Amino acid sequence: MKPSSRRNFIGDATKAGIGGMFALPVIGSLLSFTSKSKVPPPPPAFKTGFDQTPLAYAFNALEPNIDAETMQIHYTKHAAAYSKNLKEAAAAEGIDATGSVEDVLAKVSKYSMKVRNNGGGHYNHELFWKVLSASTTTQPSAALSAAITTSFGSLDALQKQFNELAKTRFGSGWAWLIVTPEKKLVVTSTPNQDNTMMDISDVKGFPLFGLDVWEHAYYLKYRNVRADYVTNFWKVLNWGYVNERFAQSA
Ligand code: MN3
Repeated sequence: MKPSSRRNFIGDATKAGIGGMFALPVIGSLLSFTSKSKVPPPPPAFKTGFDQTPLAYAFNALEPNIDAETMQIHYTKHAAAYSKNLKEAAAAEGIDATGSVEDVLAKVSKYSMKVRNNGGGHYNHELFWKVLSASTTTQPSAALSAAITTSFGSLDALQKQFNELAKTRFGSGWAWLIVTPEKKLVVTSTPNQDNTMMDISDVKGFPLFGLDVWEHAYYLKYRNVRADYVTNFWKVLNWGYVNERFAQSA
């Protein structure tokens, strides 16, 4: 196949939604050859749309660790604004709002700061609501526990590293546990509404969970004591959902 026809073939396959059975290996091998540092696409089950999804629990379900008033304002005002502003920016910049936010984040450097801030903000919160749970009975799966031991030595060590990053992130941002493209577990943090799915991120990977450390996420209850909010986050972390994300990404 001549180089020009090969390009055309890939272009057509991409436009067709990368649906062709035999197009996938071609595109996959090109990607792994040309862009080693890119975040691999997320498992289809975890694609994020542009609209807010309903909360799976009541605003007061996470009391006393996260209070009802914070949850209500956070979900209906802050997070709702990210979704609204993302859709507005998408319309202005020719982004298909029926696609996935992950696809936008993977090339966010091509778009405006409005897309970066609100695309990140929407994605991060959609994930955040799902990694929270009123149930405190869930635990890391055997597979995730093994990976945590390999990467950190123990769950305690992971929590210590994560808490330190969450507490010391200057200003507003997020702390993350991610699976890197090399399939390693790493804790990291990002400023503002950035995340590790973005092509501009220094550390890239698929987030298993993230913690919002913007003051709007904790100030009503915890005031200036971010450390207590970070510690209590572990009491409402939905390991069941984290296990699912890990199983499909590792
Ligand atoms: Mn927030």
